[in-house]
Amino acid sequence: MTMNPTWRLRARFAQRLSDLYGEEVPAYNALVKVSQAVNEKTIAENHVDAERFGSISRVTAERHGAIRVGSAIELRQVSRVFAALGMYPTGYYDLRDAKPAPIPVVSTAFRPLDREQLALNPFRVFTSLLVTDDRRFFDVATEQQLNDFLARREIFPVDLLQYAEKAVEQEGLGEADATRFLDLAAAAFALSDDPVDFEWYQKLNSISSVAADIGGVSTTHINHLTPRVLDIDRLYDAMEAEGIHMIDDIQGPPKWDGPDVLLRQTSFKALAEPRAFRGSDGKVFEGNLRVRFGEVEARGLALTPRGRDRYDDLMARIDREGSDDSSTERQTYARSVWSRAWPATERGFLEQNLAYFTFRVTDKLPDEDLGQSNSETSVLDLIDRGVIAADPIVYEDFLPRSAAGIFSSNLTSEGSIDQSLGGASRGIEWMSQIIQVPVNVPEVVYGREQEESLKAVSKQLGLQLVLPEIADASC
Ligand code: OOG
Ligand code: NI
Repeated sequence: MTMNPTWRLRARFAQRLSDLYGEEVPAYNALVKVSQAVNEKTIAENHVDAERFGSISRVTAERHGAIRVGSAIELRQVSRVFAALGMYPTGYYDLRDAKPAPIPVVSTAFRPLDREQLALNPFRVFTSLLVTDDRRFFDVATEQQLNDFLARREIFPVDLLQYAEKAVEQEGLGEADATRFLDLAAAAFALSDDPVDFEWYQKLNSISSVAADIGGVSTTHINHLTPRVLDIDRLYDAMEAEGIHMIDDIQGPPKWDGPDVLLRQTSFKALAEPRAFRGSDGKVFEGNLRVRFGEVEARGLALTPRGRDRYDDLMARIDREGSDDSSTERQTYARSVWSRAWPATERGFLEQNLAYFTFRVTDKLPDEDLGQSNSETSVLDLIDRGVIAADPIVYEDFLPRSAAGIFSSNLTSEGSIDQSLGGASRGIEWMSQIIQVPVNVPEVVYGREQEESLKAVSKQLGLQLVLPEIADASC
């Protein structure tokens, strides 16, 4: 019996979704085609540096998807499906106070954690849970109606969950089981043709389009599938040239000449797709809904908490002080603030403890003593002498501000919320309890990887290597 190890199930699942999405959302195929052309061009022009944040083979296969669920039980169930694919909850994002528009969800992303697993296939899924008891969005009666509606549906069938448990236990599935499991899993993520209750959908839509998309229909669905590009500015222009209109901005850090950090994303709006509705008289009629859109992303350095604080401060400042009238003015302002705030090189990011790196011994033989095994040796010093090389750790997670921007660009109604009412309390611990496994903190994952690599290199060279010390006052 051929065994499909966990990573192969993940790769096959990502491919299934990509095929499904491409069939149903043709603009996605255009996005993938343009992304690949951009990646090839970028590598041809600048082949050493272009692959610094990911090999072309990984980046070509790389996708993230997004789904939205309605209840704690649904979140727990989908987390078992993801566990079967070697994807674990990482990062906690609360979008309820987000700008430009509050969204009634809290989210995490399911993704592989280890470097080797990410290299085999980096598929991840941004997963949002509706907060039905947040009074700013839903009054008591609506909450009750929502909870009743959600309790009646079953979006992850029992046999799917059984295959998932088997896959977790065996760390993979034999071919017959794998096929069945992937069929069921892909079906659970596909858009359903069940008629949508028109009145109920409209009621929720007037509060929040996202609430309607989650609690107004009988299933969940992948709402976008995002390829990765090596040069997102070039992609943006190429898509416009293909006649596919992108949203005004690239979300996240501005374009600049220094190292890319975190995540930059842009999207095209959801297209109207025909959908069956059921009216209050029970009759089915055809209408349309805009629920599936396209997005693309570029990834850069994973920032340390110190780097992340700086990023958050800068973005808040750009939001506050950048132009509201013109996207070009806002971008120019962002770029000038940005360039003054960061070092221009990766070395600078390492020196100031702003980003995470792994280390390796080069083949350059040292011409003199490296240091004493019983005293500390600066890793930076050995990098400067060419004995050690530092490779950036790429950011594998998401950004709440950008996520909110992506959500908002696809809202079909303004929505209504009452800020004077209390929000329901949520947090990473709460989410860990719901999922029944701890939600990983991205910085802990990156920090561990950096530390392990420093230890390995220290051992190899017989030295005690240390990272640059940062005095707190210089923050
Ligand atoms: C998720 C939006 C967030 C991203 O890449 O930041 C996201 C959604 O629309 O459900 O996917
Ligand atoms: Ni996305």
